[in-house]
Amino acid sequence: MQISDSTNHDGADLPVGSAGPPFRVLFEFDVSDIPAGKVITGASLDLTLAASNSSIGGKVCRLRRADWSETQATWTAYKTGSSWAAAGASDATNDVESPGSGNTACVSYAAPVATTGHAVLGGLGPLVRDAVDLRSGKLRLRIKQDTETAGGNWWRAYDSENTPVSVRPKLIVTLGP
Ligand SMILES: [Ca+2]
Repeated sequence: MQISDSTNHDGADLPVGSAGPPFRVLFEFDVSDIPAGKVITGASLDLTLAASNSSIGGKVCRLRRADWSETQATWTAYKTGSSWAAAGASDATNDVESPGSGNTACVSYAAPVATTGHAVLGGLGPLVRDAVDLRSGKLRLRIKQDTETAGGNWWRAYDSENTPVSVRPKLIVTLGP
């Protein structure tokens, strides 16, 4: 789902970038059917784009709020009555994993995310590993463009409520023997 202002936008498309307000996207995937200790050789998030107008890359980071609500979260609150420590799921201690060198809980993607069709955000294996080992099999992510500026620098993907099913976001995990 996207967060961008004081309204919950579950079910709307997933824009990332721009500003005034910026658009960020939150995901939660259940990966609990991956057995503990199973080798994870890779993972990627496959998005189908409705539009792509960004020349700026961004990051996929672990969302820290285990009790966030897809049907209640907004730019200012992770669920009704509970504000993010910093709006936009921004606080690096309470809301989101801090980006930084060597921090496998944040993964960069390069610009453009794609020009059309599918955008595949790769390198998510360590985040899936973390979800299986430490988060009860829940992979929670926040996608944020590195620089959020007014104007055309944004892209937009289809959400998990869109039809047909084939355009919905897919998490692809490859497992070892
Ligand atoms: Ca949704």
